[in-house]
Amino acid sequence: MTDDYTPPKVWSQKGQNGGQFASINKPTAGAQFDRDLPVGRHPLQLYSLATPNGQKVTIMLEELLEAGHDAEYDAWLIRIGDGDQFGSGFVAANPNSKIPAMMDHSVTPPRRVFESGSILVYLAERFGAFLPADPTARTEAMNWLFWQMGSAPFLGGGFGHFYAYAPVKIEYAIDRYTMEAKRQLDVLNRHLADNRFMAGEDYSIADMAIWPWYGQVVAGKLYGDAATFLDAGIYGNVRRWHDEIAARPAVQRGIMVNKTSGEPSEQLWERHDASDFQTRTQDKIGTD
Ligand SMILES: N[C@@H](CCC(=O)N[C@@H](CS)C(=O)NCC(=O)O)C(=O)O
Repeated sequence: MTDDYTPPKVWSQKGQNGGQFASINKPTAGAQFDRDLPVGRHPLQLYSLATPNGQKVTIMLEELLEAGHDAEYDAWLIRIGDGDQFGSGFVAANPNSKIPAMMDHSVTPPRRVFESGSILVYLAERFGAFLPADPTARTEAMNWLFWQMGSAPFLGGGFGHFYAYAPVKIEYAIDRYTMEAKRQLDVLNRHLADNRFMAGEDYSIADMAIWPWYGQVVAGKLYGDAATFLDAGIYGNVRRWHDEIAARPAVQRGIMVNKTSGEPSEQLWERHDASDFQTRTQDKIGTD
C-alpha cells in the first residue's frame, strides 16, 4: 500500500486485498457451489447472521411474536466468513449473496424476500404491525427506513470498515467516513430531540432498522472503541432512544438469534422454537 498509487487503465484483481473480509471479497456474483437451504416447520424461513442488518429482522420477528402475531419462524445460520452466502440455495433466495434473506412458505411457490428493508416492510404489511396507519406517520416511517438503507453503508462499509477492519489505517478514509458518520448521528440526535421514536409516538420498523446500527454504535457495541472515537456521549437523544429500545424483551431476544460471538449465554445459533432461548443457547448446548 503506497500513497503514490496510480490506478491502471483497467482494474484487475491481484490476489486478496487483506483485511477481515478479504477471503469473501470477489468482483463477481452468482453461486460458487451447490448447496440447498434447509427448511424447517414454520412458514417463515430466515437465513441470516446477527450483524446489524441481520438483527433488524430477528428483532421484527420477535416483536411480532411478542405482540401476539402468528409469526413463528425458523432462523438458520449463514456464516458469511465461511462463504455460506455463495451456495446455490442462498443465491436463489438472494442473488446479492448477503444476509438477511427470507423465504415465505405460506404461499405456493414459496416467495423469496431479500434486503433487510424489504423484509421489514413485507412483514409489517403481512401482519399489519409496526408501520403506522396514519398516512403522515407511515410516510415518516418509510422516510427513515429508506434513510437507513442509504446511510448505513457509510457507517458500516465506510467508517466501520476503515476504522476497525482495514489492514492499514488510512487517515484520509477514516476522516472522510468519520465526518459522515458524525453528521448522520447529528441528524438522528436532532430528530430524536423532539420525537420519542423515529416516526413519532409509534415504535416502528424505522426504529428496528436504525437501532442495530446507530443505536448500538452510540452504546459502544460496534467497532471496538468507536463510541469513544466518535465522542458518542454528545448524542444524548440517540442514547435515550437506544436505551428505551434495548430494554424491550423482543429486542433482547432478537439480537441473540444467529449470534456467534460474545457471551455463550447470548448466542442462539439457530432458532426454531420460542423455547430455544431457554434451552438452546451456546452455554447450554456447548460449542461443538
Ligand atoms: N442492503 C443489504 C445489506 C446486507 C449486507 O451487507 N449483509 C452483509 C452482512 S451485514 C453480508 O451478508 N455480507 C456478506 C458478503 O458481503 O459477502 C440489506 O440491508 O439487507
